[in-house]
Amino acid sequence: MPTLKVVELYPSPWSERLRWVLDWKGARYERTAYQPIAGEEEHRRTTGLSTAPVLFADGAVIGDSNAAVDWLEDAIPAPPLLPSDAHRRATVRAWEIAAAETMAPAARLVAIGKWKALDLQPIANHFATKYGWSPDVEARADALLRRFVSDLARALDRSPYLVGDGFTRADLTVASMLSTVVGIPGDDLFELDAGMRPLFGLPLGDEPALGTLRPWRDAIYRRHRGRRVQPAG
Ligand SMILES: N[C@@H](CCC(=O)N[C@@H](CS)C(=O)NCC(=O)O)C(=O)O
Repeated sequence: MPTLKVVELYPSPWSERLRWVLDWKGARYERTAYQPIAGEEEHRRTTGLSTAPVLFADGAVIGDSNAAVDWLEDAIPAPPLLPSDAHRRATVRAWEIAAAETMAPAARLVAIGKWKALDLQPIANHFATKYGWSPDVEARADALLRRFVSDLARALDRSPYLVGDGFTRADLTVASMLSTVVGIPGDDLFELDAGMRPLFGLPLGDEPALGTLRPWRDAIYRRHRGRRVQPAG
């Protein structure tokens, strides 16, 4: 196995998704912190990417969380996180793309509006520029997000797993990305400075109709995270 290194933004759901896959596969890996704003230019020069996480194998850039989790599934097939059945596998990928490429970015746009209202600078303006925030963009993201999480909350009533009858990357990815809507898991599951916690989650996450989201996410963490999440030592 090559030497693996992750450049991470510790509390970010995309970094958490990649760490979870690495931990589930029993991989050993080094961790380095990505510094938003100050470290961005250097990060882009060395990785070709402007976001975290980035996975390196023997110094070579594997990619962002999407590329990295696929690379890990090929490099370390057992225990599997993707079903072998083609239809189920495509369904896992559809959930992943919906959560990582639409739900969480939409929730981030709504959060940026909240940070701007609170004047949490320089992070609010940095993220607003980088992710194309405007009041109209936020309103469209909010409407799409509400429709998606409402269906998700209802789907979770039926089964503890999103695809088939076992844990897959769909559960892992949706559970990671839900921190943008219902907040980071509690301190028993995910260590985080109390001051950082209000940056995650939206008032939407506390609406009664979405009441299944947090308990489902926490149960998936308890059953399948395998460890308490902690910053690099
Ligand atoms: N497609 C990427 C998305 C990752 C992403 O959006 N990362 C954000 C998390 S907020 C980031 O690094 N933001 C820091 C910044 O923009 O400076 C992936 O799957 O890894």
